[in-house]
Amino acid sequence: MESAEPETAAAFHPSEHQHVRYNPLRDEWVLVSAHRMRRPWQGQVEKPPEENIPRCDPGNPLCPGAKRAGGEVNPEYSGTFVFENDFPALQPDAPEPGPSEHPLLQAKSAQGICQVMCFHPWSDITLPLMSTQEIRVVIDKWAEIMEDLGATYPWVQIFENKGAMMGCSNPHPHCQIWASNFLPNEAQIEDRTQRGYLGEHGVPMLLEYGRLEEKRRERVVLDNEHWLVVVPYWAVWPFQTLLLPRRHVTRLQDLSDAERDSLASIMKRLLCKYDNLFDISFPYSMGWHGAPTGSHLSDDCSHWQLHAHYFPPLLRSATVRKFMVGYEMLAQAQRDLTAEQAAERLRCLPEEHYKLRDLGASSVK
Ligand code: H2U
Ligand code: ZN
Repeated sequence: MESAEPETAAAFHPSEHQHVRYNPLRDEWVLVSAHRMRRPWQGQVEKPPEENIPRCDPGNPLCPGAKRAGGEVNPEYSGTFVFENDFPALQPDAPEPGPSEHPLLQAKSAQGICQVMCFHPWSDITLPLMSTQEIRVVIDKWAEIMEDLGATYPWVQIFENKGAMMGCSNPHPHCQIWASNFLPNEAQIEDRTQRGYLGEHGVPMLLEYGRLEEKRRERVVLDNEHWLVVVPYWAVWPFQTLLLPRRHVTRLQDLSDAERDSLASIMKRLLCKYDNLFDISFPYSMGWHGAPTGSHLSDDCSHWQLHAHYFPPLLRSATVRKFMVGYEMLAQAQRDLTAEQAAERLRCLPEEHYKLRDLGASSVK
């Protein structure tokens, strides 16, 4: 990168001076404008009033016993409940487009399946308020779905949109699963970059990265025996985190019993911290990335390391969100708060959920 030589070279401090950081997983750069953190705040915006969500609402199509848009009635489920999305973005039997007539007008077949997974029968609960045993049930179901749909589909994307700010259309705790007959863009990018890193350095990129962060600790938010949560060095969203297993694991379904238990524990701790940041149910989009499946199950996928991304949109209060617009759309992503500052803020937050603290109750284990 070209830069004009400053007249007097001042010492560089990453928390004070602007710089660009490399994201090796997406092979792209992010502009970190650390000096902007010193500008005066425009005043804290009040947090919105807590939403009053009924625990059971027969009119909510995700509730036990409720009727869905397609006319089907949900069972009186007690743990998790998975159903085929009534408005699927991918269907298994879509006809294939004909051959492309011009390289600038290319289309390929897109087939797949979309499911919705309810985490819990109650609408007024979220993952951080569920017990670790209940979260473990969600993890087991995720692994089972990965295994089932992954038997045929090359990519199975599990993702959770939480909060209206992230486009979530229903307050009932749930995630979605979209399985496709193609590798989506993000999967293709991460496959290429991780393959390249292993070829060049002889170690899986994210295994090495986790070990590096474990040693340096400045971006670590949480860790336990099997997992590590960091604000990645190259984070774009203010409080973005990366959840990594300590062992080399390529797919969610390969996690051991002990790893699943400690995943439930670290997810609960992370999500309580997130909610405690602004004392609200913290919005985010999260999802799992692991080695491709389907016909790739027989390939060497050792360059992959399983991980989950958490992308929360909020910046400095319950209502002030970061928009990826202007420079981000036309040039490249930019952030003000450094990854180290964000990690420090998250690290300092209590792990007892604010709703329990307000009730004076002790933490639910
Ligand atoms: P989101 O809130 O993340 O959009 O997920 C809710 C999903 O539930 C959404 O994809 C599906 C929507 O299509 N849904 C049904 O499949 N049936 C219904 O009766 C309502 C909602
Ligand atoms: Zn990823």
